[in-house]
Amino acid sequence: MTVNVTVTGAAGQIGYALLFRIASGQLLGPDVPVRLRLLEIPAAVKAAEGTAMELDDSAFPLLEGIDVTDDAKRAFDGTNVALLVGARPRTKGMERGDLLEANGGIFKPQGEAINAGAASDIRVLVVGNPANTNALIARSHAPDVPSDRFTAMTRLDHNRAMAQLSKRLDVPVSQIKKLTIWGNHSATQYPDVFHAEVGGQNAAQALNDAEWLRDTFIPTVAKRGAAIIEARGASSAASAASAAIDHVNTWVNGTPEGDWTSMAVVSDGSYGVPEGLVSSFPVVCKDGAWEIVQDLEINQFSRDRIDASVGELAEERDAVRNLGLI
Ligand code: NAX
Repeated sequence: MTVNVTVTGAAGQIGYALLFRIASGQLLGPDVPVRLRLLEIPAAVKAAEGTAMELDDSAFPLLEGIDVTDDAKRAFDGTNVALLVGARPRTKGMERGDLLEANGGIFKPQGEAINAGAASDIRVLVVGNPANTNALIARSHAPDVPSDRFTAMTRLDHNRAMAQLSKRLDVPVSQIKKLTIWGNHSATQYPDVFHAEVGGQNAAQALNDAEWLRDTFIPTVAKRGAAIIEARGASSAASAASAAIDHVNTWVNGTPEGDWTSMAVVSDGSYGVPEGLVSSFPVVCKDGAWEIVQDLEINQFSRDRIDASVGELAEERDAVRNLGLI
């Protein structure tokens, strides 16, 4: 059956990298036909139509149609997978409250439109920043959609951590399992290697270098976005698109046996993360659903960092609550 996939911010740089991979079958699998819905602001509809022309010109066998619109209701009507990429970036002089408010103006109506018209199996991935709190806003305006359908992306951080570990230990990424990103997709995120395995061995033991972990690994992963901007003159786009593909593909098709992934999901209170916050956890996916990995031992080093990132999420939640956005 054809799957409807909605992409917001379709004319942006992540959109440009993402759409061709969805249309080629990499999001859901090589046997699943897709229909794309591209949502943009009116000023960018023409550019999105240009991307749609290029998608046509790629003659993807799985692509059954493309609609371009600036109407959220139309974009989410009957949709099965929603990738919420378009967001309001922080501009010079903008306070955090202004940023949250501007994004509330985007994610509130999109949550409402998803609630009103999306398919009953809707799965939402929020990529646009501040991703976790934007997901919280969208979710709180979609009361009829089960809360486990709203997720935010920390897979790029997860993949970045895999790459750093792979380089340091000189092993292929395929040998690294059970890495975790905890908390917020921001500089406070915590990439945790204490449960990770490298070729079957515990990663922290294989590294045996607490200083490198603390002073190099964690800040390199957390500040990688800024390093990409510095080098490329533009923010991560293809790697972000790739992580979005990974996130949805894993959610739908499952995590491999003996491994897990990182997803920001609505907390049920696990690991002391207040219920309702959209926070990154280690999760396993099976039969199209995710579950937080339970009963991991959290050492003090990890506890302090998880608490700091979760504290930031709680502050963001309080700020959007005070603004009347949730
Ligand atoms: P661009 O500025 O290239 O594109 C954003 C697009 O969104 C624009 O075309 C804009 O017209 C559109 N847009 C704005 N408001 C909209 C609305 N209400 N409805 C539909 N479309 C709307 O940004 P890009 O580089 O593509 O990044 C998109 C978002 O991803 C940003 O918020 C960015 O911060 C975030 N990122 C999140 C990452 C994550 O790991 N969660 C990593 C990559 C990226 O930084």
